[in-house]
Amino acid sequence: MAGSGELKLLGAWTSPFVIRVRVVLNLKSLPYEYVEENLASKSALLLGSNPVRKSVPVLLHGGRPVNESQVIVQYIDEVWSGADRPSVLPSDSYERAVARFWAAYVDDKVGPAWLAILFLSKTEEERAEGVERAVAALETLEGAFADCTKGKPFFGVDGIGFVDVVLGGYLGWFTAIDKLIGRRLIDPARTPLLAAWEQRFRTAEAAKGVVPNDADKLLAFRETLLGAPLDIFQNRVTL
Ligand SMILES: N[C@@H](CCC(=O)N[C@@H](CS)C(=O)NCC(=O)O)C(=O)O
Ligand SMILES: *[C@@H]1O[C@H](CO)[C@@H](O)[C@H](O)[C@H]1NC(C)=O
Repeated sequence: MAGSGELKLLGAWTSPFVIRVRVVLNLKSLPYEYVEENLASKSALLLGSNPVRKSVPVLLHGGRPVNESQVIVQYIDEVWSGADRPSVLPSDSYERAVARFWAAYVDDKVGPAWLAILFLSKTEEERAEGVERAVAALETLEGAFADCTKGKPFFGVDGIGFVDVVLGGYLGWFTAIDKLIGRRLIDPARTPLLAAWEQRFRTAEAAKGVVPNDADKLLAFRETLLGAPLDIFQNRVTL
């Protein structure tokens, strides 16, 4: 059992990648010290822990850094795997491969579209194109949800799982996007299963206080980033 001194998470409250790790730490009921990073002025601890990527999240376990959000989530799931802890990945190898496939799909398709809509598009046209790419990816995920879950509330086996936390990390920003574009990205008409899933995920105990729900606060944060040097985005483009 991890004492709170044993786990330290370097993060940023807005980061989809950090949020997914925090949801998993909550699911596993693991106490941890959370350190909020200013990405415009990274701490010596972050630069020393992840000199290659210099990105958050970084999980320090007994002082040793684990990097890359999907890797961190799988690490936590492996280390704290007792019967008293809910599993994030399925126990069956094939099912695990399927979950990893869809999680990779989310970061390959939804991630870059999210970045384009909020930060990289220079014209309304480019933003609309980003929205279309995001919606198309979400429609594919809607199909996967129907096939994989067969009526269950989450992608995971017994509740919130790997694909749920990977996609769920973006939900705060989706609310901000909704406000920006004047309609819902997870459109109940085009992706009804995901729209219902979104509600369940947001209100889940493990997501509370971790998935941001204040669109205005996120949009204000976005304004500060838009004025920042572009190198803040460099890591994020190579998800
Ligand atoms: N693939 C990485 C992406 C992490 C990432 O892009 N983090 C951003 C915050 S959202 C970051 O630390 N950016 C700072 C930088 O790239 O300099 C992961 O999944 O952990
Ligand atoms: C974390 O990243 C650093 C380089 O940034 C590397 O030295 C370290 O081995 C990584 N840890 C893991 C578990 O991958």
